[in-house]
Amino acid sequence: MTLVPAPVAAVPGQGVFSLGPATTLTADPALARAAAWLREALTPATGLSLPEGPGGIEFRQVSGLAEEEYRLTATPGRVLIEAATAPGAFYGAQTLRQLLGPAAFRAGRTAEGPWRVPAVTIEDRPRYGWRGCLIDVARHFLPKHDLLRYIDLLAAHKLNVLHLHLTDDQGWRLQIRKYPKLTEIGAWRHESPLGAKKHRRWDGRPHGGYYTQDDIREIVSYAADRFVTVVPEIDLPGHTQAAIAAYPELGNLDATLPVRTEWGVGENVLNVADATIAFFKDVLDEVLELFPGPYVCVGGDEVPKGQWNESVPAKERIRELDLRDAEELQSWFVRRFTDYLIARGRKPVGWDELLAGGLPPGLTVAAWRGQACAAMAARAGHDVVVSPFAETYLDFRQAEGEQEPVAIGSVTGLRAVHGFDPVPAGLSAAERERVLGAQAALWTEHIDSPRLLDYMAFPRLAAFAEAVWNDGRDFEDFLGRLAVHERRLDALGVEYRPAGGPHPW
Ligand code: TNX
Repeated sequence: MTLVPAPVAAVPGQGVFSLGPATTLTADPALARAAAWLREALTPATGLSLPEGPGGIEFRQVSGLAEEEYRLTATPGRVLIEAATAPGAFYGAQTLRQLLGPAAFRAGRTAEGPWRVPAVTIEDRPRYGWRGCLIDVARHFLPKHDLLRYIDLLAAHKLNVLHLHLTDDQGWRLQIRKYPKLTEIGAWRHESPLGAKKHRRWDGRPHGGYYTQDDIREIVSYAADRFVTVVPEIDLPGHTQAAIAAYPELGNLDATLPVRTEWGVGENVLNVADATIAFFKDVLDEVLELFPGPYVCVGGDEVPKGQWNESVPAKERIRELDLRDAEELQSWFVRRFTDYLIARGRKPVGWDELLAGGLPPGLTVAAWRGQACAAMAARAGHDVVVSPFAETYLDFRQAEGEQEPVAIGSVTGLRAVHGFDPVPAGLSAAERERVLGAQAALWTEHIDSPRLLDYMAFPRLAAFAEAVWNDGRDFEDFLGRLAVHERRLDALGVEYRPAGGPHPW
């Protein structure tokens, strides 16, 4: 078996099932979306229309399987995919496409068939419910078309959360009807005074783009059809220079700021005025209309404290609320929004820096600074999504070497990603339950094109998918399957980093 991620169990049978013009497809009503996806995915490559009817590929709803679990039984006579829910059936459909071979991944016909599935019984289910990937569309905008393609790629690897980092110092990428300047001004950065060229510490080149609200509705519904939940992030109160550039009254200075052109943590931060809190509640109102999923991330990472330490209103807040310091002020500020989300039936997510000034109640913690932070959050009784930078940040280089593209951080090789264990050491059974899963991160300071995104994401995202889907820790076995998986990625047109080293850029 060459499946990626590897299934929990696969027992080969005798013979093959062949798909041809007469092969039918049918599904129990609850599983119809998975069957519709399969038909849509296979027809362009195979030319087969897979007419409705029993006796060919069948999706059957059964009880007794877990939420995302499926059982696939291929015999010479038929392919049966059993699941309790549509997501389970969808993962069965994804597995079936992998069994058909790399040509099944193409968007047009290159082969006449026959399209064969080896007889097999597969039992499969994920280890974690949160199998995510963060894409930073703020530092470099990812056009809608390319984001939709990534949703397909996530789903092909049985990942189910897209954490969309929509706002940062260097760009605001979401249309907000009430505050049009967020995108009119905040979505565009101009040439840097340091020069219009790509550099390790800044991007001097003009850059911009944003999603309209219709774009977002389209993205969210495309993702939902593939059982991917989009978690929007509006990063507060740091990483907000683009918003302050659009509405200077949100900041602490009298000056008008540009959208930031340098990378790294800037000194600008939102002020703590009631009007600023009201502004971002308005923003969240529109976010909630657009993103129906349970989770909304309000950031809380890397908040610079200098301006607050100097600002009279911030010092007044600290005194009036009887807070210890600016760390507690940060947690107080973020809590204005986490409480707001909880009151509207949503689940707030925030970065682990919020540990310093106290985690807002009900916060799901996105732990990026290492498993010790994740463990602290779990021990404090919070749900945690782990994303330790050393193992899951795919913006880090894949290898040493002059030819690797400029990147953030150190080296995170394929083996490290594959061997990553989402559960921090030393947790009790109850604390382990708090670990919802993990997410990889594609921060894009240096990832300025979809081609480079492919290069940084793959094959590491396939290794990550395996780490979060199953317990398999056999890297050599993964490498063997990866050789076949790369043919699938080739068929999809994914420009992954080849095992032998970088492409000659
Ligand atoms: C830290 S992880 C950040 C991002 C950067 C990233 C680069 C986190 C919450 N903040 O703003 O893009 O490092 O790897």
